Amino acid sequence: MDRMLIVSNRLPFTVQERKGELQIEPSVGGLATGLSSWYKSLNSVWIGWPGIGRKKMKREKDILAKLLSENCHPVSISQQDVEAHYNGLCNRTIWPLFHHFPLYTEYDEHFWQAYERVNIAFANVVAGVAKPDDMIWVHDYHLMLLPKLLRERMPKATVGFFLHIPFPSFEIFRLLPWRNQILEGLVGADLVGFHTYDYAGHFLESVHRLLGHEAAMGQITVADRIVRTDAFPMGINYERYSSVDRDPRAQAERKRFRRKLGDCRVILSVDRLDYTKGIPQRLEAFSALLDRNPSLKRRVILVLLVVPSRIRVEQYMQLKKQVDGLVGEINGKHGTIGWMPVWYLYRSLPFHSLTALYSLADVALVTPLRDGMNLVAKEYVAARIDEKGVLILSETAGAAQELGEAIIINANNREEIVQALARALEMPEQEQIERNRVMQKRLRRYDVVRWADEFMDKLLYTKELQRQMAEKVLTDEMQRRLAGDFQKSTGALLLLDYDGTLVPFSPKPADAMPGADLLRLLERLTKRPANEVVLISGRDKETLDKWFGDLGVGLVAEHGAWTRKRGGEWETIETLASEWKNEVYPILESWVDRTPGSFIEEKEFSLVWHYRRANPKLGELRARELINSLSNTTANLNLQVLEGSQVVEVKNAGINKGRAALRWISGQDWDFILAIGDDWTDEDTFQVLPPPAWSIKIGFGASAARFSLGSPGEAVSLLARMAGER
Ligand code: ADQ
Repeated sequence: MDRMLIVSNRLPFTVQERKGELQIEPSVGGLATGLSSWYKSLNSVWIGWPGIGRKKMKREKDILAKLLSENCHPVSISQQDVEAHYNGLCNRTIWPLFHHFPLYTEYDEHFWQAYERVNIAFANVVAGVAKPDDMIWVHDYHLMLLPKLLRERMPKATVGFFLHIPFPSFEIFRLLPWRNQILEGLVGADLVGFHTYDYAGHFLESVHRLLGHEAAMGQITVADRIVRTDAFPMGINYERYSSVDRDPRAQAERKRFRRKLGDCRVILSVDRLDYTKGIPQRLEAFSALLDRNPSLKRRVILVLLVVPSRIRVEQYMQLKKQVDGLVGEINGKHGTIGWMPVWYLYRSLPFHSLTALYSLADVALVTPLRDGMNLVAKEYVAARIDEKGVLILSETAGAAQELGEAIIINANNREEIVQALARALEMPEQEQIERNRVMQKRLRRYDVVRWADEFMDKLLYTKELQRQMAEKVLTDEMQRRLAGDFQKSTGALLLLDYDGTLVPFSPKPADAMPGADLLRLLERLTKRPANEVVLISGRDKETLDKWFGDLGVGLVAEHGAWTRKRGGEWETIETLASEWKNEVYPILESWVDRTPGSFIEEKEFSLVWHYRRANPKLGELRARELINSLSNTTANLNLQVLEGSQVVEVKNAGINKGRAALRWISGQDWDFILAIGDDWTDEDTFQVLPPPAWSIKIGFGASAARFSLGSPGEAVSLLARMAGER
């Protein structure tokens, strides 16, 4: 890999003015801390705003030299643009809207113009620093126009984008006056990543509906370029948070806190002060808990740790007042001499103090109204090295999709939070341990480094897909040649997969029945007696009989287990057995990690990855990736990989579409053969074709097929052309 350019609004170092002098200090929290070790281990450069206005930076050449020595390139922005970009469009428009707070959203043309100017300023710096082979990774909602601006300046650049906040549903996103510009900005990237599959789905829907691009299954076709989207749930630096017991400062801090808290049970709340985090709702629920359970008096303390944030924005000022008021009310109403029910800290704490609090809290109450991911939930679980403690987590935090063993609540349902708190305070230790153990295992494996690595792997994979796609597309010229060869032939064999090839995938397999036009087209193709059309499918023979039984076509059912020649009866072939599981099992395990809810079933001669309990769309996407990935691993193992109904099954070879296709291929001297298919099961067909045959993959993944087409619609129009209908 060449260099990595990380681009984010803020640099990992902030320039600060102290007593009239400029100094640089590491930025605290967020991306910078999470990625610092990963970024240093690579040949990386970071590009971002240094936290200080253009004029001051100009005065200090030394500061610039210091930043450059840390591989940081500052983007200089005027103070007015910082104000209108960051405090304007970012925090008064995008942030509230993307978190589903349309009433807090301000639409101001001046903010938008500043947003454009700042994105252009970033593009200029990146274009000046970037070399052709660099990988560019742009972060977050401050820079959503940047991918397109970079694509215009460097058409071949490798650009990834990751959004750290939610992408809202279409109905919310469409409210934005500059919605198309934002989408166009984003699809300038090669890969657009989100924390959850839901956000990726919202984005795809908006792209499809507003820009009109074909967008499905994690892929967008923008003119002649494909853009991938996917979910990469951000992890934490697990090692760092789970080393509390080895950190003497954290240990000392823990003792100090414990002395102050006495033997009270501790409920912990940690956030930036933001209206998306649901802090007032949390306080109200805690107050209701005390109302209802007088026995908890003097026995429980809510430690409310709040970091000041965006203090110049009106809603944040109001929220501050509201939280101050609620804390005062609760302490006034329930407190006694010597016991303050809410311990309110309005500041940022150093790392060792934060981990000390995590490690002693009996309950972490993490109840955002909406949150892209929420790292606090993950940090708490990681810091509980004794495996005890209970996490209460709101379902509208991205983290809830990975931390299903927490007590999951609806943050707007006060009653549910009160009950969750009561349940958490009473939860038997054994149950706490069982829940945390599973979450810890997951967080340890999928940490921040793995997150970044997976993003990069996917970015490279997307580039590779684009390269293959460009090479293999069946051009109009080639389609004309193909149709001509077919029409001249004296014996033509067409081997056609059905689902995903002649019809698009539909959520319910039964809905994909062929329409009248398709049936008529197939009939036309079979009209000449010298032509043979064979439909090669994974479906059962009953369905194929029902749909195509009267057509005069050959049929292959269940990926080759059954074949039926034109006018003949169904016939079957037998299977073989072999040993190979040790190699395949770990691969399936890593898919289980990345797809919450999925699991592995082990049968005597096969391994099955089930995703029926996972988010259905995510499951489908992962299944396709798994099949692609297994096709490499299993090449030498005499195995086959089959996609069933919400399962991917790996079994020994013996039955496959290729073997079935050979019954037709070798049965006669054909002077024209065409095979079309879309997934890995069709690769077997492609592999048994004699060299002059035409083979076409639908979609742009790796394939043994010689050519590719973008969609079933294109395959059908090619067939129509062959039949002389176009
Ligand atoms: P944030 O909205 O800032 O991040 P979060 O993911 O919880 O939210 O990260 C906050 C970070 O600040 C955590 O690492 C936490 O430890 C730290 N922190 C909070 N309070 C602190 C305190 N008082 N003292 C010291 N440190 C404190 C945005 C999105 C999230 C997404 C992240 C990462 O809004 O949804 O998870 O980016 O993508």
